[in-house]
Amino acid sequence: MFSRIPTVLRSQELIDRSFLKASRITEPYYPKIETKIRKEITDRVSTIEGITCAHLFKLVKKFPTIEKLHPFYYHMIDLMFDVDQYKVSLSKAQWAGERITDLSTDVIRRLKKAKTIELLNKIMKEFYGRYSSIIMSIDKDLIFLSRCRDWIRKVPDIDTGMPTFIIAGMPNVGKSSLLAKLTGNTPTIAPYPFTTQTISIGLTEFDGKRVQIIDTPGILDRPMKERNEMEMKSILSLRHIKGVIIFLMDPTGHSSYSVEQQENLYTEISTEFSATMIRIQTKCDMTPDRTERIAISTETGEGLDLLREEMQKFLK
Ligand SMILES: Nc1nc2c(ncn2[C@@H]2O[C@H](COP(=O)(O)OP(=O)(O)OP(=O)(O)O)[C@@H](O)[C@H]2O)c(=O)[nH]1
Ligand SMILES: [Mg+2]
Repeated sequence: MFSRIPTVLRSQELIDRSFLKASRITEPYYPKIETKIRKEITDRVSTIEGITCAHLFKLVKKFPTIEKLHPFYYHMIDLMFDVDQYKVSLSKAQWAGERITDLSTDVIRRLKKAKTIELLNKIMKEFYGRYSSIIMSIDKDLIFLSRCRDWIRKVPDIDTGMPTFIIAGMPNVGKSSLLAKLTGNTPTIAPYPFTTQTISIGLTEFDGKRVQIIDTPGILDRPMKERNEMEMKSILSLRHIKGVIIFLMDPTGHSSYSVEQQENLYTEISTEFSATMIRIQTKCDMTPDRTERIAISTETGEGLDLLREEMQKFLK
């Protein structure tokens, strides 16, 4: 969704690109040299205008309108950069495009009336100067937008419109194994902003309905107090994904986390997220004890059908 934002040229790059294109324009023979020159200059002006405005208006069109974003993305982007500055910079791009359009209309009108080669050249020079100063005046904005683009592209591509399950639980309890079992395909890996972690997004179908399942290694797997503020806020963005959390408990000791530690994390996540949570026991092939109503093993496949049934209830 965010991968279609075009590269943002810096002012000087935009100027160079359009001047280069303009400099290649030559007109064939005209009986009167003034006509030939007028035609050439006019074409150059409209070429410069065309290239510049196409770029600037495309930026305005393709950069997301912040207010229209899903709260998950809004929240995430709000953490990344100054949203007000973003709006200002986009409107400056729009403004510059409009100014260039007006300027070239005016210049082309004057070229039509100009009688001498001298005057034609003077108008052209004037245009180049005024054009450049408009474009240079938005250089800071273009630099800023270019940075925004890099940030925005890092936001994980979660489909906010699709029913979602988020797998949580302490390290090593079996999250990735479960994701693989439920989706059967290779998940998409996306970096998670402000953490050193990535999240895995897997897709599958329940009764012909597409659902996405998100594995959150390193994200929903340890107490919030161990996080810095940015990390915490970033993690809490996940609250805006209206998903059901599948919380994995490994009572075998195999994960090296005690049941008490896991209970604490469970309590914390259920408080912070106020989402529906499905608690399940994992690695049930390793112990005869059943500590949860749903106990699964990704080794033997036990309990997976029951889990799927439980998940399907939430789709109805
Ligand atoms: N016996 C048995 N082992 C399992 C089961 N599920 C996972 N494991 C093993 O437990 C270990 C951890 O499993 P993962 O799926 O990587 O756990 P994780 O929660 O994704 O771990 P992190 O990504 O490090 O947080 C691996 O060695 C798995 O093979 C299970 O149902 N039975
Ligand atoms: Mg994992």
